[in-house]
Amino acid sequence: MERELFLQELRKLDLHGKDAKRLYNEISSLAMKYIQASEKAKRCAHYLSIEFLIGRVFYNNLLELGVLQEVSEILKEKGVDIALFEEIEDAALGNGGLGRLAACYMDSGAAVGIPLYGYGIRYKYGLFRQKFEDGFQKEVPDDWQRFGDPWSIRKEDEKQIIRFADMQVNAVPYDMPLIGKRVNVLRLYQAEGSENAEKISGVLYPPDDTEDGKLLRIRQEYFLSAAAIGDIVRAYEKRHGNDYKYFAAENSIQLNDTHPVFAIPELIRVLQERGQTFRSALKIAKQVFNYTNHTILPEALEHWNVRLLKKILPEIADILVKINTSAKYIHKKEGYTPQECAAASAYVHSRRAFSMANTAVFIANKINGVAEIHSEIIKRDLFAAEYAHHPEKFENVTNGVAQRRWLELANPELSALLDEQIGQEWRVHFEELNKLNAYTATEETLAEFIQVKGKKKEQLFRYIEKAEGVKIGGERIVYAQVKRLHEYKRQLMTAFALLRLYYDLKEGKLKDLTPSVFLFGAKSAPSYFRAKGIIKYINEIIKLINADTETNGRLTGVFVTEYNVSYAEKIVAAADVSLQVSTAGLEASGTGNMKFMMNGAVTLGTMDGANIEIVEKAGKENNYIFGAHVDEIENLRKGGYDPNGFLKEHLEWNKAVKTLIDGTFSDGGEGYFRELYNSLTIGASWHKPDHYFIFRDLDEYYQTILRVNAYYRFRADFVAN
Ligand code: 26Q
Repeated sequence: MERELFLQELRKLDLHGKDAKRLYNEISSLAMKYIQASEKAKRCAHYLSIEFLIGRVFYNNLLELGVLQEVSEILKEKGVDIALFEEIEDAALGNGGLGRLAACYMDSGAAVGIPLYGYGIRYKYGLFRQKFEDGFQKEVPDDWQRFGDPWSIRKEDEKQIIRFADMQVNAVPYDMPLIGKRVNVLRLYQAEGSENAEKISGVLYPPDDTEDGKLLRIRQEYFLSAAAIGDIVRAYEKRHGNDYKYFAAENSIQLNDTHPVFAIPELIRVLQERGQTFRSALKIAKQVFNYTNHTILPEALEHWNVRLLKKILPEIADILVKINTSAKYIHKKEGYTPQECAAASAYVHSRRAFSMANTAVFIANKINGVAEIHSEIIKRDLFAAEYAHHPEKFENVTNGVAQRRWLELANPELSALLDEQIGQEWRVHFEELNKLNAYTATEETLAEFIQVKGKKKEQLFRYIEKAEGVKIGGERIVYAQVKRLHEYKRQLMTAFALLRLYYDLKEGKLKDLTPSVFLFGAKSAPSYFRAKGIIKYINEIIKLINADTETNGRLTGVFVTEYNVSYAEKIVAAADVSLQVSTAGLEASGTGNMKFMMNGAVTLGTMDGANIEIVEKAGKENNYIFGAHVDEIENLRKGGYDPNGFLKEHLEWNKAVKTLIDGTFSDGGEGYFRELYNSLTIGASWHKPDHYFIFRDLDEYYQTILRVNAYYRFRADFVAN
């Protein structure tokens, strides 16, 4: 990029009387003039994902262009604070870890110079914006494009037609540059052509409790898959015409979970259309695709009903049937037992549906879990049959995060300290951080780190006061649990622990608690009743605690509204203690844990997901690990777990848990709290009571919170870790 030219033009820009939106668009467009995508390499990797949670791009792009500092100074001279652009909302085209991982991969590909191309959907509305009304989550549509979208270029001439049995849809690409050593492209497709067509790129995860809802989801997944395949094949044919023998050597396609798995039958369909046989098309597919699994929760494993598929995608349904036949044949030939054949089957008779995960596993060249423990679990349980016969297909690829966004951008103060200590290379080679080991002993460095932490906390507290109206005074230890709201992540367990802290404080049992603040941030899926109940319950607890003048100098709770990437940047930089408390075996990896860690927080968590690797690297003795390990959880699942016995034996916990039903808190008569209580004590749906083993870990959790709290008093020692 011609950096100087851009800066020169920026200096000439007249900012007078222009609001944030206008300036945002003008400055971004100016930068875009100087950004040019790198030439497409012959060998490319393609990342297909239903989510890309890119967050706010303005600061990140200027940072990657290497002009953030200068732009900030030029604006300042003109009387504009660059923080003005915090008004511009995040592009929340994703929901959580899976989508943010996709964004971090794209960022890193560009940063290290790998030709990596992202394919996704340009949703008109991103993940809903969250409001609280009387502590209840309310969803508001997220019209993120109302600020304009100056970082994307509509590529009219590269649009494609996507065909369903009952409709045709235009897929129009919008290209977003990913800036680094290379400039890669994130290509997001918008559906156009009719009102019904537009619905396909309307919202992320439309509700699928009706047949129409399911059909819309299938349309979305196929739309993304077909547009990406069309694009990849077209680019290939420009070089090689209809000779597909180099296709697999030059292209790899990463399936981010099963949502883009229709790309498999679609590639086969397209190759057949070009004259290839099913056999040769299948062979190519088997070399091209790789599949990442992100969850073992049964309810999140996609199955698509064959009748529905036949209705709108008959050819694709036929190809899936053929893939299944081929899988069956090969499995038999390779000596899979009948049980193994059934477990690995792409088609599940009892459901009259295709297992998208099994289809992906059969085709994929490589299959990966996202942390060591998770990769072991999928080999042992979910995909045991395939693993028994094809161990070479399985790999672990522990997740990572982009240190440029999560450290350099989120925490310039700490970045400056790092630069001073170990130089600047850590931006691309994160292992450079190992050099810090040599410094941990110097008191000066630690003192500087403590100072940075203090500053980040101050900034966060100021922001929270403005955004949430909660004042947090004085020196505080900051505990944070910020992530999607889900029962397995056990925000409810933190709620019980927080309530117990409050009761113990009130009763004078906690004489020397270091003043603490508990931060929660989470969105619940709109139709997830229990998750919504948990949000309301936490908000009720917080209301009680914050109103108590006797204790609120020592204990405060905040449930931040509208938790998103930008909020996360502020929170990870400020937190002291990262709460990662999922039931062992259920958090595939977690990535928030890494973001906190690189900003110098300790992990208070269970032996789950990437926590395990984090504490291995950072020292178990320096972190705060508690709770049942995965083998114990598995044994408890087999029998003998007695949550009601726990409540009988532990009256202090019984008191806390009973607040769900004893009238301490109100859920406005909506039945949320009673249902939560029942889920813990009786069980509900197909789940046993306390399905996520909160009562197994609760008391240990509480003791560990107190331990970290007590140890925090020895600040230098605490941070030396
Ligand atoms: C499935 C079926 C039907 C409808 C929706 C879904 C669905 C949607 C989204 C299933 C899963 C998701 C999102 C999953 C997700 O974010 N997983 C997280 O991925 C991270 C990146 O690998 C991991 O770090 C987290 O542990 C994992 O929870």
